[in-house]
Amino acid sequence: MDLGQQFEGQGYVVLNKIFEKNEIDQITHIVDRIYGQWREENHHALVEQQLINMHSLTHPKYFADHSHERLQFFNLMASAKLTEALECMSGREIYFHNTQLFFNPYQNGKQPYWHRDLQYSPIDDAVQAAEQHNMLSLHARIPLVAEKGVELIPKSHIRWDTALERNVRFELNGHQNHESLPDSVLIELEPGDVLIFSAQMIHRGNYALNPVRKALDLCLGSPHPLVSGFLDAAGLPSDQELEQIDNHQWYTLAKCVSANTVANTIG
Ligand SMILES: O=C(O)CCC(=O)C(=O)O
Repeated sequence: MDLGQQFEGQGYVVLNKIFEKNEIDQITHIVDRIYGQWREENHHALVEQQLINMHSLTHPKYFADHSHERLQFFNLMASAKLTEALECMSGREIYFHNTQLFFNPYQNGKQPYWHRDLQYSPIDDAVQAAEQHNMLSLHARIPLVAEKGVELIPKSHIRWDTALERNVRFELNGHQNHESLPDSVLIELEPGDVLIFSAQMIHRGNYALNPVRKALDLCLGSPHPLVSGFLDAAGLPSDQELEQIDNHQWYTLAKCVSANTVANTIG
C-alpha cells in the first residue's frame, strides 16, 4: 500500500527514519532555546492551567538575538524527504500553517482528552462535519525524544462521531473526555520518525507512559477558507529568508494564502 492509500484509509501514516540524527540534534537545539524562553514567560499559566503545548515557534520574538537560527529552522523543518513524502501522500500542494510543541502537563496533573482540533475553534461542530471531506489539515509530528505519545482513532478522519465518541469528546450525559474509546491505536515513535495524521481525526496525547515528552508538530495542510483565517503571517519567513530556503514550497503557498486572506478581509 502506498502512502496515499494508507493515509486515505487510516487517517495517519508513520514515516520511519525520515530525519538524520544530526538534523534532530539541530532542531532540538533550536526548540530547547525557544521552549526555555516560553517557559520563563509562561510559568504561571504552565502550572495553573496545566498547559500541554505551546505554538508559533517560528515567531520573530523567539529569534531576537538568533536571527540566523530562524532560517536554519525553516530549512530543517521543510526537509526534502519530508516535503516529498507529504506531496506523494496527499497529491496536493501543501502549505505551512504553524508549529506546536507538545509536552506533559506540570506534574502530570491532568488527563489526556479526546478531541478533533477544530473543536476548540468558534466553528460549529456541524459545519466541521459537513466540510470534513473538503479539508486536509495535518500534523507532522517530529518527536525529539522517543514517545508513545499520541493515540488515534483510525478512520475517524472520514466519518463523524459515534454516539459514544460524541458523548466523550463533549463530556455529555455523564461522560468524561479522558475515558477510553474503542479501536484506538497508540503510536510509538523514535527520534527521526515522523507521524503524519489528520488534525480532524479523533485523537489525544498520552502522558502516563512517557516520563518526558517533547514533540514538535508542524501544522500543515491544503488551503481551506475555514482555517486560512487562522494563519498568522508573523510565523512565516520574510521574503529575504524565503529566497534562502531550499524547499520553500510550503512557505511560498502559505504566504499566498496569507496575502489572499488579507486581501479578502480588506475587500
Ligand atoms: O500530544 C498531545 O498531547 C496531543 C496531541 C494533539 O492533540 C495534537 O497534536 O493536536
